[in-house]
Amino acid sequence: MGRRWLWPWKALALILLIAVNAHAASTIKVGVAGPLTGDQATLGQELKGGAIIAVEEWNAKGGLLGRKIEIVWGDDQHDPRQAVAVANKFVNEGVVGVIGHFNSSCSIPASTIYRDGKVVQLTPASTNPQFTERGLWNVFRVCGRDDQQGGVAANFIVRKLQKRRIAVLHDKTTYGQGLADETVKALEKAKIKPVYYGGVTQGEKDFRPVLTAVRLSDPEVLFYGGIYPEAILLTKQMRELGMKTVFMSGDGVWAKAFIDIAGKAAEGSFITFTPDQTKIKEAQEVIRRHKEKFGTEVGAYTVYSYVAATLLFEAIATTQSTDSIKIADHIRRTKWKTALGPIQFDKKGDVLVSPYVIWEVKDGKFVELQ
Ligand code: ABU
Repeated sequence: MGRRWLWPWKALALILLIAVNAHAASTIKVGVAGPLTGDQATLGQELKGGAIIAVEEWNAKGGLLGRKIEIVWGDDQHDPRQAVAVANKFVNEGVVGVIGHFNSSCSIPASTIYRDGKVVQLTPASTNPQFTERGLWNVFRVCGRDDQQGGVAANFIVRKLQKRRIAVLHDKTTYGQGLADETVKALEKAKIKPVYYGGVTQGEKDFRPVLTAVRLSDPEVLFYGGIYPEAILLTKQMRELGMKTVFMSGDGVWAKAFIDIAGKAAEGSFITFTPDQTKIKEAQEVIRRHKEKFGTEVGAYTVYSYVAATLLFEAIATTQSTDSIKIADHIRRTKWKTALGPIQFDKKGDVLVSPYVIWEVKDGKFVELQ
């Protein structure tokens, strides 16, 4: 008798539970993962922006298999342990595919969880070769690889800059150290051994001690394998110490913030990255929609994220299935027409063509060198 007042509440809770489950079952869930907060959040925002534009486009034409697409966000804060937690959460929530992660140190440990959970993973930005070198059936990489990128960097240093005294620093991450080591490998083919080789820790603020040691080795070029927040401090502190050494790095430093914050210290730096995406005819519509929706230009990997999401959606639509084996098989077999131009994958899940070029920071802008 005394508990009779509870019945309406129990009934309401039951109705809510049924409604929540009905909504979940009525959507197709897609995971989008990267450093959505923290010091690399602008990179996570690139993934986010590209994925949102793709999802809105597909939902406007009815979604997939008669259901709306729902993004489940995963903030890994570029921490491999967080990435594993995000991957487990995605698998438990029943995502059909994952766009991400951004960092190789996150994409690689997460990929085995996705494999076991039967989830297709498309990274727009993780360039460490090991992402696709382990024979996983469920992984795809829309961008290039650091064995290519390191070769292009070394070739530029040796042939174009004609420098032989090279110091190499990295941030001890899978990407940063991996890219530094690929560059060293390629330099060694040209019979050049670095005059200095060492690591720094992400999040550190004072690089003067390590830069002082680098300076003692009298390098002409400092190659850095890492991401832009540390590159900003490295270039600023190099110049404060009076070092005139040329600064060179990879795609992790191709970020507006590097130029905006490092300012004059960034001038004359060389960065390896893909050719200018704003000149790709097929990319124009995504670039325009990004500007319209977010009021900003696309970042280094925004269009890559859009393309990764689009390939996943196209594969689901064409196979009329959420079966990850069928989806992966379709992605691997298809010659794609994308916002980045034609794309085709090899057996490992790498794109067949992914050129790297050199960019220079000139007058506060990235300028692609011809
Ligand atoms: N490729 C740039 C940074 C992302 C990563 O591979 O870790």
